Amino acid sequence: MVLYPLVPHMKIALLLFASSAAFAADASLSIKLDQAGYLPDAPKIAVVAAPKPAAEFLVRSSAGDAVVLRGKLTAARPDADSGDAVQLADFSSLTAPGRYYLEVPGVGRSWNFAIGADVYRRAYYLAMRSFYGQRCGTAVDLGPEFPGYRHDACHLEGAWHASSGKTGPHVSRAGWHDAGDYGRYIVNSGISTGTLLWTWEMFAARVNPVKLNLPESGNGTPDILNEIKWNLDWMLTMQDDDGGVFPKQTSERFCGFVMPDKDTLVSYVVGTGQDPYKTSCSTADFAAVMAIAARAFRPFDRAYADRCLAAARKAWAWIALHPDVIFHNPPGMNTGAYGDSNCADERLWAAAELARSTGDAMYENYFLAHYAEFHPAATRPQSWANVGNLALWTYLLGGGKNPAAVAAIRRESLAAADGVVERTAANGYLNSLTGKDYEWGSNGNAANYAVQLLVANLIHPDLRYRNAALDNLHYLLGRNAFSLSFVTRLGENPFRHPHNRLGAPNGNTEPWPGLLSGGPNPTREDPLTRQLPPGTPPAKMYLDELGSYSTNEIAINWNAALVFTLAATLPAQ
Ligand code: 9MR
Ligand code: 9MR
Ligand code: ZN
Repeated sequence: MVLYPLVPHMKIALLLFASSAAFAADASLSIKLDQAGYLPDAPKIAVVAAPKPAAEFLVRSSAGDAVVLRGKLTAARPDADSGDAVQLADFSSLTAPGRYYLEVPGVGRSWNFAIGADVYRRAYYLAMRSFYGQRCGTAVDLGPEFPGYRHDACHLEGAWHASSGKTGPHVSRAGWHDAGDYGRYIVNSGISTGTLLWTWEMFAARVNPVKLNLPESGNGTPDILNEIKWNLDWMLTMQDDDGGVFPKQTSERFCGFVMPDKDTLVSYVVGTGQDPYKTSCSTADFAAVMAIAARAFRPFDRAYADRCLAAARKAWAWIALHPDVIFHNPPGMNTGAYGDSNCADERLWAAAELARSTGDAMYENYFLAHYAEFHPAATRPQSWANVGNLALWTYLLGGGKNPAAVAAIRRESLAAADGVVERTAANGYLNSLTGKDYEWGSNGNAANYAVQLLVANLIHPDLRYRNAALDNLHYLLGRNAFSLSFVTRLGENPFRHPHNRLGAPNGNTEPWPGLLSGGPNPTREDPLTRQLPPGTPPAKMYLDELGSYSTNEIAINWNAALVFTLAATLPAQ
């Protein structure tokens, strides 16, 4: 009896040929799996979405094609977000480290993937090192590993914009380019730098062994902190003498698709156009980040830690006087606004991080007077505009002293995480996204759900949390409607055309590495997605095109959540 229908002979010849090569050139996009791979002790599931349901799957060794496992696909079920009929291939019982691919008789073969304890090490390295690639104010060179991925020093001069209330030149130093544009924005730097500092605080033993090959490597400070400091140094330049923090440093309009050193538009420090010129959200985010930095840098650079803490305290004092100053782009300026009309969550985050770093009653009292406004906790993924989750979690993780607050935050955070676990298991592609989460930066939402689940796992260790976090990672690394790795240069089928000025004009055919795409977004906010057929399901509202900035830009906040997630998977040493 033939249990497993054979593929036609031609196809077998192709398979043999392809598997002896390093790359599965003929992989079927109908089989979707994590192209980096799976941890030996974690669930391993691929999604099959073929025009006609299939019955079985085989896992084969990439070297030699030996069948190492056979299994049955689950019955097809409809997935509303993608419009696909999905079947699952569960090969969790395969734990032997190695390189494999799936074969689904009647459908085809998959990309090659790995099983191993360190399958995400490369991903972590690329994703974290991409921040070095985003550096402003210096020459950047990715070195022999990526020859030609370089540029000369950029944006070395800055100026006060009229909206800042000041005139003349202003030092332009350091920082990360925000995204596919070369702006630097405090609000988005806030969640990005905060998430990376948390990565260090929570997973130091995991990230420490990974050398990032930075100019500072070997200076005695861990590489991840070396990289983070580059942005902290810029953030510090954005604080005014009165403690308030200007919201952004950008040109008046987006420059063309030129490398950063060829961007000649003036890099302005921008304000609100009227007294007090600085904004509450940027000042509060700044206070939170500097408070964490003070903790992280203390063992390595005491003076710097003191400086960060003093800056954070001063920022806090400013917000108390100016709690509701909102940013709008001044007339004639059309770079990003990161316009957030409610800074209560940013202020709570500042209070919580300052309380954690100093133990001062003043900060804790503010936190205790206001945390219940964020009830129930953690019902939305954290984002540049919503940092309330971070406030609540840092109170808990930092040993907050008020028993009622601790109990409530713990209970609500775990209940929220339980809900996320449940809907992840029910989702066609096993991600945590609700319909609402398909928006600009939906991949950032998936990564931030992973962060939420990993934080829940620290609050109350439970494999369900870790596994659901990994599910979101699998979605980002290829187990999605496009069978595409949403991280540049990672996996056998990564996206290739990010909306990114960096790289577009410098003659390299492949994009800069380690960058997470914003991902599917049904809002049709760019001209290319407006041409997608009406009724395209939200999870398919994505174009791997340079022009699709509303679905295919890269940005530091999305990458930071990816880095946190990858760091959690690394072996501790
Ligand atoms: O490149 C810009 C990107 O960084 C922004 O996220 C996006 C939305 O603000 O805008 C992009 O710039 C486009 C501009 O808004 C409209 N003209 C074309 C620009 C480049 O594609
Ligand atoms: O991530 C931001 C997203 O939530 C907004 O909907 C979008 C439009 O305002 O802007 C995104 O942020 C962009 C910023 O404004 C400028 N730099 C590029 C950012 C990523 O696209
Ligand atoms: Zn620059």
